[in-house]
Amino acid sequence: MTDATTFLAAFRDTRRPDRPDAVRVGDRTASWSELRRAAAALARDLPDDGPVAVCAEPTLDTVVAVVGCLVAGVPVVPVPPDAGSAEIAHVVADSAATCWVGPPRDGVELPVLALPDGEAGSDGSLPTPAEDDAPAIILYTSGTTGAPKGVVMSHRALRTGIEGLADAWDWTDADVVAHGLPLFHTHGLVLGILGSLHVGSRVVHTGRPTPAAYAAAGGTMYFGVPTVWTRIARDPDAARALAPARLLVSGSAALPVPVFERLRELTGHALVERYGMTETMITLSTRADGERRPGWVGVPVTGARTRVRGEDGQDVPADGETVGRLEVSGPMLFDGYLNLPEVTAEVLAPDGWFSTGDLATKDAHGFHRIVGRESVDLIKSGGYRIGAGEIETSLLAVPEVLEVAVLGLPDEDLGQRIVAYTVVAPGHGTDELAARLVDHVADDLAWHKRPREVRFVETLPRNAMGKVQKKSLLDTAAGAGGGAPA
Ligand code: MCA
Ligand code: AMP
Repeated sequence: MTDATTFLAAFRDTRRPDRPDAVRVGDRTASWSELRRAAAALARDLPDDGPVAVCAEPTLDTVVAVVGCLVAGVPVVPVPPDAGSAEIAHVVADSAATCWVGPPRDGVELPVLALPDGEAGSDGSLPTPAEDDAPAIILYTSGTTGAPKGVVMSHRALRTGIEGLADAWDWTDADVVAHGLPLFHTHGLVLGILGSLHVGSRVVHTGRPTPAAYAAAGGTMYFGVPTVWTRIARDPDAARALAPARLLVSGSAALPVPVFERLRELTGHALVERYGMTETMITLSTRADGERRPGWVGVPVTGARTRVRGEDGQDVPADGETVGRLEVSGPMLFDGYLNLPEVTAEVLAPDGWFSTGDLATKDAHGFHRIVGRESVDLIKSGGYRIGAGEIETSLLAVPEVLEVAVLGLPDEDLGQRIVAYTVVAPGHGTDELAARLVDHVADDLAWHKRPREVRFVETLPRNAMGKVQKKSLLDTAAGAGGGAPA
């Protein structure tokens, strides 16, 4: 475990010998000193105190931009490169970003800041680190309703979250982290890239996270969402190529037990499973030196605490069976949702306990199992968190759509796939309209938020209050084989 007290400690430490291949993204590589010079040059050029919106394509430029903002102490807002028009407008306005780094985008009126040419005029001297409690990054994530919320994470939250994982996973500067996850979420950006710069490990971003790319990456520690591991488990040659690694880590959604077992056969590794949220970093994990139990996400990482609460507000028995609401606390938690104090207060208590919205059970050894979510309106598809409400709002803007209910149905590849139950006027439910609705959401919100399926129905089941009964739709889908992969 690193004892550093400044985020990105290893990267900042100029006494360490340089590493020529510290960060690799696709086919570009940077040493620590090159990255320091580029980040320092950007930090010098930032026009004000930000926040700075960064179009977070999976490139080395994104790494430079994010690290440049962090070392300047200017909050950074990673924007999904495929964000659609409504989503991008919301993120830019809500975050009050003052400039944009990355390829110009239609509808973004902000001044575009080009990355400095090469490392021009920069000797790599980094500014004085920001205060530990200063905001470092604002990550946009979906809720059950409304537009995505900005999760404000301090330098302290990122640092302590990474240090908890370094301890749990024996993660050191001898490691090579490999992954191919997006650079606008906690998993790929904060853990994979920034975590490596804090701990001192090398990091290889593979581009798209295909089994072949993982097989070729030469990592000691691999990060993946369950969809990535499911695809690797179906490709025995790629899976076997991961045998020399030290640790294979799964998170962001539930890893199916058969995938865990199949990968154990093929790679010789029992995967480390860990649980977290954008708001909390990773709070639970199995440990490098501890038990791995398929279907279970382990014990609190250093600094994190958990409790599982019943309907009566008391802890449920730690018997490994009784299910309750999972609450977490620790220094790795967020400061709140940007501009949303009331919403923050609903989930983050003044004493620091955060209500995750997940249902869990804990056993006598402190091992946790995530059983599901309280709300059917938060969907996890391919490890992405997607709110049913934002998709419904987007679809209702299409004139032919009279009513819509969006659900996550079980899917062997994606965990859940987004299905839109849609009511249209008689005769309008055509394949052409279904395709148009899918494209509409992809263009309006994001590619990964598009429905994978549109089902035209005559009516939606509603209760006496007129509220759509999504559980009843889910039950009907399950009865009709809705759990089968698309
Ligand atoms: C992909 N395609 C596109 C686009 N993106 N086409 C047009 N526009 C786009 N924007 C195409 C690809 O080229 C490909 O086509 C096809 O769609 C499928 O692409 P693929 O990459 O396989 O996408 P997928 O199947 O939809 O996604 C699977 C995935 C993805 C790669 C696993 O879901 C993913 O990256 N998930 C990671 C989410 C994540 O990082 N979550 C962490 C949240 P063709 O096949 O023709 O080439 S943080 C979190 O949850 C907490 C903190 C935690 O605990 O970690
Ligand atoms: P996100 O905001 O994208 O970070 O999503 C966080 C949510 O992902 C959590 O509230 C859980 O529902 C889910 N999640 C993350 N890790 C796991 C895991 N290992 N097992 C089950 N669900 C998980």
